[in-house]
Amino acid sequence: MAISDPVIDAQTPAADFTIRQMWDRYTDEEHKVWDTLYARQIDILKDRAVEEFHTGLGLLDLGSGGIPDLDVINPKLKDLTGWEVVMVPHLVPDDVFFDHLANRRFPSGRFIRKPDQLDYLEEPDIFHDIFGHVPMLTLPTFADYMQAYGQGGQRADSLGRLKELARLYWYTVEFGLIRKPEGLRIYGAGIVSSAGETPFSLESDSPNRIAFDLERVMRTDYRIDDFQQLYFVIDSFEQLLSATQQDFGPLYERLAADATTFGLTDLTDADTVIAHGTQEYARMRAADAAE
Ligand code: HBI
Ligand code: FE
Repeated sequence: MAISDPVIDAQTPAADFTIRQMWDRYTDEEHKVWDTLYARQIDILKDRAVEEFHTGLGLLDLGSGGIPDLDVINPKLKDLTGWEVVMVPHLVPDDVFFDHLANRRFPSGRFIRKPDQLDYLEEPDIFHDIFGHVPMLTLPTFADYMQAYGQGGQRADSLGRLKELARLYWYTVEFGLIRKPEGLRIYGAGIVSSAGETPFSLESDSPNRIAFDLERVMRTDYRIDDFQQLYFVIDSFEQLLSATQQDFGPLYERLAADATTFGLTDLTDADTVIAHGTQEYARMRAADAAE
């Protein structure tokens, strides 16, 4: 874990890994990084992020200037959907993560990236977590989905199905797209908090885009170090919520009986293909890496 934040280091996390935000200990430079990232993203997310994301940003007033103070945004969020944001020092163990989500607590990192790291960082910072994830928690259906996900994660943990649950999180909560009458829109936090992947996910002809299917997602690998080569597209947040409200038992039995998994660029004739990508971006990145 590469984070050096004196306020984090000075604290001993509680049993659930929570620490205090100590908002008044953020420096002007750290607040300025938030403002720089916010201004850049809000501009490129116009007509790209789903309307409910923009609504959530406004409801929590995340653009009022500087890093949001949990003491200010949590009462608003709690009123809206019963969720609150808790501060954690870094990625927490899966069982702790799922327990927080199952209790409507979203764990956010306290640190913010440095001015020279605006484009990529290996661990979620407070901009990724609060700007990326929290606005969607103001939407009741999505708020219910995230809690159902946490509960599903706790069960998956006991059944040895964490990998499949992490894939569901990855292809929806982090990198999900949704089909709207006006076109495809972004709701995944990993995309909305990324300047490069925001236009790429909607406009590049490189990645595949296929309709969301729970079992297909659970059988599909993902990569964590570059733009996605495949996006899953939902038709509504209700579709996502109902997918997690079914009994996962039969699905887990099918996964146990047939361990077929799909790679990043695979397409099957069972897929509803919305865009069959060229994979040009992946080839270009592989060529760069080979140099
Ligand atoms: N911990 N703080 C934090 N944030 C995450 O997004 C997170 C985590 N622990 C586990 C985890 N994500 C992944 O395993 C999820 O995909 C399940
Ligand atoms: Fe995230």
